[in-house]
This record gives sequence, C-alpha cells and structure tokens, in this order.
Amino acid sequence: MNPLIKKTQPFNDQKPGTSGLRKSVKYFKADNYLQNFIQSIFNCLDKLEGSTLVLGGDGRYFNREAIQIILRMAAANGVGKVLLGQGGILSTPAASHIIRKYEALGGILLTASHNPGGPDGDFGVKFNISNGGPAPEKLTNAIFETSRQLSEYKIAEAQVSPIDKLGTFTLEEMPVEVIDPVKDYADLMESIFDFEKIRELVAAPDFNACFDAMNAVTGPYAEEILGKRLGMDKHALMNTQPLMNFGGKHPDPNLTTARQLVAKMYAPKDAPQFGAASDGDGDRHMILGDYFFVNPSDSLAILAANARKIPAYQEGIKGIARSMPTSQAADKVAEKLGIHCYETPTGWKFFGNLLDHNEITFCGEESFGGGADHIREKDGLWAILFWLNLLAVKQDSVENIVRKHWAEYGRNYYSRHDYERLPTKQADEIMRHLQSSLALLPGTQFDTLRVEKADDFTYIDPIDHSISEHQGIRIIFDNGSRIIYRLSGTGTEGATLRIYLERYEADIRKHDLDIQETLSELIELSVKLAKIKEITQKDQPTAIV
Ligand code: VG1
Ligand code: CO
Repeated sequence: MNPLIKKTQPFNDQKPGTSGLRKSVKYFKADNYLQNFIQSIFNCLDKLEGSTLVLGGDGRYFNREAIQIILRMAAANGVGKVLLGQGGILSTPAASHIIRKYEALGGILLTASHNPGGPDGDFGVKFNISNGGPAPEKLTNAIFETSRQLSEYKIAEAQVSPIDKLGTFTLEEMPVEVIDPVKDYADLMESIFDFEKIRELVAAPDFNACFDAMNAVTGPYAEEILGKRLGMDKHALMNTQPLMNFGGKHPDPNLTTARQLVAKMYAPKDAPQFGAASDGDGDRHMILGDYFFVNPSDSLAILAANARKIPAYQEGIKGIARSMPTSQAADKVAEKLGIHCYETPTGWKFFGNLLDHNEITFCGEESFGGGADHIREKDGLWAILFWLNLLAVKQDSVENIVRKHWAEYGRNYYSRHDYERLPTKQADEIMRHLQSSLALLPGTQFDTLRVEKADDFTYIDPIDHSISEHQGIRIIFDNGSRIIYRLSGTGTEGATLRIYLERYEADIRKHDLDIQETLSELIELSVKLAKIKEITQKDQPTAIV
C-alpha cells in the first residue's frame, strides 16, 4: 500500500479540554481539521503499528463521515486492526469496556457528550488509552504540542467502507471488524447486577419505571438491557432512536433539559416510581423518583453506602474518589466504612490511576457522573441499573432511600450556578481577581460564615505523582460549607464559569428545605467575592443545576 502523504498547516487551537477536543461541527468539517488532530494522536502513540484500535461514536451529525476518514488514516498509519461499532455507534462506557476486553492499544471516541448536535451543533474527538480510560494530561499535552507543528498526515486512497454490516472487511491491508456495539456491554452489566431480582421488580404490578435515552446513543443499549433482558415495557423506554441532531434537543440529563421525563415524573397523578435519563454518549445518569430528584453527588454517596447489596460488590468497596467540586456526601460514607475518599480534579481521566491500582472501587462527579472499576469511564446505565437493583433489594421508594440516607449521614445541600458564554476576557478577570484575593481570605468572617481555607486546587496524583495545577478556586468555611469556582473545559463558545455551592446540615428536621434558599448566603457571597456583577453585568446565572 502506498499511503498518500498530504501536506497540511498546523492549527493552534487543538488543545483537548476536560474530555477530548470539542468544537462546533463547522471547525471539524473545515479542511484538514479532523485529519490533523487524528494524525497528532497517531504521532504520539509509540506502539501504533500493528496495534488494535477501537472506533465508534455517539451517532451525532458528522459521525459517519469522520469514521470514514479515520479508517483511511488508520490504514495508512499502519494500524493492525480496527474494532468498529456497527454503524459507527459505541457509547463511551461500551467503548471503554471493548478496549479493555479485547486488549486494544486504545480507542477513538467521536462524541461531544451532552453538547447539542447537528450541522450547527458540536462535534468532538477523544482518545482513550489501553486501560479504557481517557488519555492522561501528559498524553493530551503531547497531542496538543504535536498538533501545533504538524505539517503532513497519512491517509489511504478514498474508498467507502461498509460500516453497517457486522463482520470483517479489509481496508488496504488493515482488517476492520464491525462489531455489535451493545452485546459485550450488556453482558458486562449482567455480570455485575442481579438481573433476576430486577426482572421481578419490573414485572411487579405496582411498579412503573421509565427511561429517556434523549435520542442519543443509549437508545439501543436500553432496548437490549432494560427492554429485552429486564422486561421493561416499550412505552417505558422513551426516545430510543439515536438521531444525528438528537431531535433538536439538548442530550443533557438534568431537570431543565430532560423536560419530557421530568413532566412524567412530576405529574400530579400516576407518576412512575422510577425515572432515569442518560446523555449524548451514555456516560451520565439522572435518577428521579415519583416527584423527587436525586442529586448526583448524593447518588454517588448512596451507591457507596449500599454497595454490598449488589452482587459484584458484596465483599465491600476499597475506596471512593470524587471530583473536587462534587459534594462531600461521599466522604461521610467513606468515613463510616473506614475507607479512603480521594479528591481529584474534574474529569474522569484523574480516576484512572486510582482504579488501575485498586485504590478505589467507585468514583463520581456532581455533573451526573458515576462509575466503578468495571471500566475506566463514567457509566450512565451502570448507575441506573444500580438504582434498580437497590430498589429491588430494599423494596423501598427512591425518595425513602435518599431520606434515610440523609437521616443517617446528614444532608449536603448542593447546587451549581453556571454563567455560560461569557467573553473569555471577563471569565479570566474573575479568576485572576479570585486568585489575588486568596491570601487574605482565611480567617475572614462574613455574617455567619468564617473562611477556614482558600486556595487554588492542586492535585498530586498519588500513583504517578504528576501534578495538575489551577483546578479550581476553593473557599472552605469552618462549618464545612464550600464555594468552588472553575472554568468549564467542555464548552465551545466563549467561557463558562461554574460556581459550586455546598452546605452541610446534620439536623434531620432541616432536611426538607428549599435548596436555593438554604444556600442563599453562600450564593450571595459567591457573587460578591468574584465581583460577578461588576465584571459581567449579569444579575443571574444562565443555568442553575
Ligand atoms: C463537564 C463536567 C465534568 C465532566 C465533563 C465531561 O466538564 O463538569 O464533571 O467530567 O463535563 O463529561 P466541564 O469542564 O465543562 O465542567 V461529558 O459526559 O460532557 O464527557
Ligand atoms: Co457524556
């Protein structure tokens, strides 16, 4: 084979963020933008020649075209074999599992996760390493440096690969195996949870559940696992057809964007007992009860506290990790269990080392992310199946399980206020201003709140000792309350400032208060300390999660 060597100009903006490179589709469709990034990944992989790579995506607009390009580039770069999800489909957790199961060198995942899709939406590329997890910072930095100097890329002659039919074909000399995107993952889930028990629950006449795939990648997974294997009714599975533009909706499972599901679960009459949704690429989860929302930070804590109820975790869990802005609810559980709770920067890549070295079994993030050591990505359906298994064992409602948890451990009132699409200059000014005020804050009293500690979070990986700086401004008060500020690394337009607010309440008589009201003192202070109004002229956040 004679690969074509194409001359190209480097781009200076291909720095992967919290979870891969995300840009609007227009960027990725522009001349050589995708090609350059893929070649930059390939140039950074020592053992690429002859290796096996996994390829697939969340099915969004440009997924199929991108797959054709990447296959031709893989063949030209000497890749030994590609395992491709049929039709170009692989959820992020399924891709992670397949990389591990078939001992691939890594995988290229085409997704912009919860960002909207379509010709005017976003696209994204992630590289995952052989443990199945997102590339660590050392590698993403190397890819970025390579992309800034790239002058050529390799691609095989144009030809259309048949990506929809199961089986193997060859592209030049490279075999491409088109695999069922669902089966391996569904088997893995069946090996973790008690499907028999969940089937009984689902079949019970007084139990109704519903799941919203939001026209994103989890649709086929839900149909197989929740529908075929667990017996959930067709009508209980909503929006299971993956669409290139997600039906024009925002595939983000939260109370604002998952409107259809929320309307069902908050109906005044006959609401199901259990509701769940996942995001564009299937790694997030939202859990709802009848007229009840489970905060994702609480979800992690509750799963950890109840781990022994699940077949795979009967022996108990080794440790927990949560991203720094995630509420400290999991810490209370770890304390009681006598295990360690690690605090890592935002993004799943920081959990990989802890999982690989058996330091932790569960990990999670406030942004609707939860997962365990079965793969190296967060896993939406895993968390949903966990909850179903728990409901089946406990024979109790979602709300009761959460309330009993608060009664035992206390409640961490929690909310995130986002200021989206700020001019980058304003966002940087806010962060600079906060950084410069850190030294003076400790010891300062603001009404009932006294600052105990204020810093810019630095993480030292306990396994490889790599250092990650500037991972968020933390203001910690002596009653355990916290205000955290950080800039999003997944947005594609301007800058998004996230403010995370948390207040702990041990008193069970105060577990039924309004969240925003309970946090109001912290909210006001967070706006004042960061000079939000002066710098942005904004009175309100654009989103409250
Ligand atoms: C957001 C979340 C973070 C998550 C990341 C990727 O990042 O806050 O917790 O790991 O998205 O998730 P950021 O930098 O915008 O805050 V996904 O499901 O979008 O791949
Ligand atoms: Co996602």
